[in-house]
Amino acid sequence: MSNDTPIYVTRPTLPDLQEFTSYLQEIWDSGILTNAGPMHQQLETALCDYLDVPYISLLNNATIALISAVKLLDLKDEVITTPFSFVATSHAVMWNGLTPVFVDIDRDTLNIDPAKIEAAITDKTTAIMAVHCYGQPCDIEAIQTIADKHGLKVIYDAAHIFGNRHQTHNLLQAGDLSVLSFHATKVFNTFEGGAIICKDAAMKARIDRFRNFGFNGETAVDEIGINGKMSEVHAAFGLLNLKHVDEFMSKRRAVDEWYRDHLKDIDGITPITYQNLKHTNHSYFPVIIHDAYPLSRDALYDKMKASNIFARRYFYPAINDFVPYQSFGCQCPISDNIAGRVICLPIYADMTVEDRERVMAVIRNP
Ligand code: T4K
Repeated sequence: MSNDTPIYVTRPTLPDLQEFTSYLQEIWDSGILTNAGPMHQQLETALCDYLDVPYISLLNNATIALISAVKLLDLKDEVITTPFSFVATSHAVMWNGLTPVFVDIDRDTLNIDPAKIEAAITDKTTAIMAVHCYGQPCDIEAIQTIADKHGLKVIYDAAHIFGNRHQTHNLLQAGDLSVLSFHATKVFNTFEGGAIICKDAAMKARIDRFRNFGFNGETAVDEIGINGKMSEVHAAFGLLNLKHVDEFMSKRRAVDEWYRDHLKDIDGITPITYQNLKHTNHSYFPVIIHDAYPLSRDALYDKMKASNIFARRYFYPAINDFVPYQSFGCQCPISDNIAGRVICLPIYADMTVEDRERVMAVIRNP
């Protein structure tokens, strides 16, 4: 591939198009295009098995799923959350008319620091919305202990965690609700898509009604629901992708290992390391740029861009720096620091050694 060919932070790995046509044929034959049709039902069952969770409800994207999760738990007033995430995390709080209260992250995990949560709890706090950032597990036990002590709900934004397996826990069964993203840029994608994972049949039934405008049967509406349904084409693509996702993740692992091996002699650049996982999805390859590296993070980002390499500064700016959030205040020095130093290098299943070398060539010659 020539140096003119752009290298993006990620690329969806697509199964063979021919394989998809038989799924489409089924949809054409049935005439059921959406509203929890057969593909949708099959994907929910298949994902419960794959993820080892009791209940999952598919939605049209993770942002709608997060907004719905906050609403479904009847949260009020203040929700404690991390500033170091994609903006959708806090948007879900704001869409419900609630106030996000930002708590700083832990320097090693880059997730909300449980040791700092209690100081942010007030008599208005109703929940903790934590994020398994880049797929790094949150300290779910510490968070649950705090939540239980103060009577708070816990929502996990688990957008990055598909396929990650914790050594001792099922991360997706932690807290009250967990939300997955199946966006095109995610390790498992349905083009657009998301899901809410819950623990009991009554909540699953409520989520399913909620995502369908709140309809309970044909003639009753129980609450102000939303149109959050996943279409049959999206669900069908999920069924097909699920067959291949293990292979895609293992190919990503090879890229991840290659980068780690080639970065180990570069001063001032450290990849994040995953903790307490027995399986990692390798959806991102974030590195921290320290002062020992000759370029700042932004200078490296620009240099890569000039070479047609589109690494991304996830998550910069931190959420509290976006205009709608500036008035909330945030004493979060670690998040500020990491947001100024992190860059996600391109990683995807079919990334050639030649393309990896192009990335390393820029890093080696600052
Ligand atoms: N919570 C967290 C923690 C999240 O990270 C996200 C989403 C959400 C919640 C909300 O999930 P969803 O509502 O989206 O289900 C991307 C994604 O749009 C977003 O889903 C993701 N996180 C975020 C981290 O990244 P952008 O604005 O960086 O995407 P974009 O379009 O610049 O794509 C990045 C690169 O990927 C492109 O340069 C090329 C490549 N790409 C992208 C698309 C869309 C492709 O090769 N094919 C594609 O179809 O936000």
